[in-house]
Amino acid sequence: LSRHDWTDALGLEAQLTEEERMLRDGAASFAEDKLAPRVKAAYRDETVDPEIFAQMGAAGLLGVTIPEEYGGLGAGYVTYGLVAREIERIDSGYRSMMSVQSSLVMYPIHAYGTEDQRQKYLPGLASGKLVGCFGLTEPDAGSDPAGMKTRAEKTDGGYRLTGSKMWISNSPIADVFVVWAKSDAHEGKIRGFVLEKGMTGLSAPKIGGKLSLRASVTGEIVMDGVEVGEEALLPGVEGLKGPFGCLNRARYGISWGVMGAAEACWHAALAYGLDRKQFGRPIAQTQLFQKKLADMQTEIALGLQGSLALGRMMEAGTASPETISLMKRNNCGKALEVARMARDMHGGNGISDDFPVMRHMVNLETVNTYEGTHDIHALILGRAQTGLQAFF
Ligand code: TGC
Ligand code: FAD
Repeated sequence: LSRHDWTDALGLEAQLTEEERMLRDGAASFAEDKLAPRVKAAYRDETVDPEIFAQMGAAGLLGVTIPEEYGGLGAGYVTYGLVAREIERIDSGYRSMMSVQSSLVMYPIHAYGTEDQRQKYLPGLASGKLVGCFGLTEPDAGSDPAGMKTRAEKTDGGYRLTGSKMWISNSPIADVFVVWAKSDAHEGKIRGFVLEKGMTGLSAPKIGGKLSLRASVTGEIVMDGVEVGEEALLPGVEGLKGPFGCLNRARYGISWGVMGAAEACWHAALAYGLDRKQFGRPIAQTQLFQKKLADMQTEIALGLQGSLALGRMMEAGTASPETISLMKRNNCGKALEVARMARDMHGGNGISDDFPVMRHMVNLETVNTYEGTHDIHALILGRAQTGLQAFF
């Protein structure tokens, strides 16, 4: 038997290719150099510097799985997951910015768009000169996106879009809006449209007062009769499988990302416990503290292995949406538990922004909710086992 590496109990490193490790190390350096120094102030003041997108683009972190001819990295899904993990180690909000751009904006334009749409948008999105957002959720349609009210009516040369989207990451600073609407011209089926900042009738007010994900900006998308040409339609998909095809990729990336946040909390708790003394000894020398460390280590090692197995399935084309639900649900729930434990293990200091644990904890409340809540993913898994849908 070989020596135990407590940071990597199940030997994740050895299961990665050299190229994956190299790209992961690049993302880790970027996160340390460019994101870590700004996160405390950004979170406290609820500010987002759009320059982050250009910096991520220059580092090759936008569109990791998009082919190089469109400005992407042309890498595999495991690399994408490793990048998400490194970014979310700093903050879930920064990972959110990256994954919306990559999985929810670049992916549908690449997968469902025309060659003209790909050429027009993908290089700018990959470089971060353009910022994208994805509008599916509405004030009255969250877990049930089929209940959306946004409509696209046929006009002479295109469509007129009317409706509003709610809780949309990046929307107040977005240049490119991928929105989903029921189209009269397509028997009321859900279709995707690409809108651009500055179009008449299009606005994206910021949602204020967020107590979570404060380093990422969230807004509405208001479409008050926005007129677009035929070229705004994403022709390659119709129905809910359009947005869900994007969500599959983003949910997978989240399963890795949250493990990065969990690792940050675990490592912070360990360091704190070794340093902090009570009753004449380090609190890390108590049995309860060590049990919590063991639980954290176990859940993180298992969660990472699950994401890696899923990533390999994505690359082989054998992953199912249900397996993605399983990993998104498990890893978000487990990361949230780890963050809550770490917050507790820091005592009073745990509530201060001098330590990262409470920020991660409240961020993970959002991540456990968006892209399908913890319970919605349970119902997806329950439906697959029983053949009975329990949504309504
Ligand atoms: P259902 O009858 O299950 O399916 C309707 C059609 O969609 C297809 N489909 C999928 N296709 C591909 N991948 C998937 N994961 C799919 N899931 C469903 C399905 O095959 C069917 O196709 P067709 O051709 O037969 O019509 O639909 P339902 O209305 O019963 O859906 C139920 C439910 C709960 C599973 C679904 O609506 C759901 O997952 N709700 C959660 C909503 C959600 O995840 N919203 C996310 C919004 S975006 C976001 O949060 C971004 S945050 C990003 C960030 O900041 O990082
Ligand atoms: P609801 O659907 O109203 O759910 C409320 C509660 O009811 C949950 O606990 C849920 O699990 C439960 N529930 C609902 N239905 C059932 C059921 N059938 N059975 C049992 N329990 C049920 N959306 C986008 O389109 N694009 C984005 O970029 C985006 N970014 C986001 C960023 C942030 C910061 C946040 C908070 C959200 C974002 N969202 C985005 C929206 C997100 O996807 C939704 O909030 C999420 O899907 C849940 O929808 P809801 O908020 O309407 O909650």
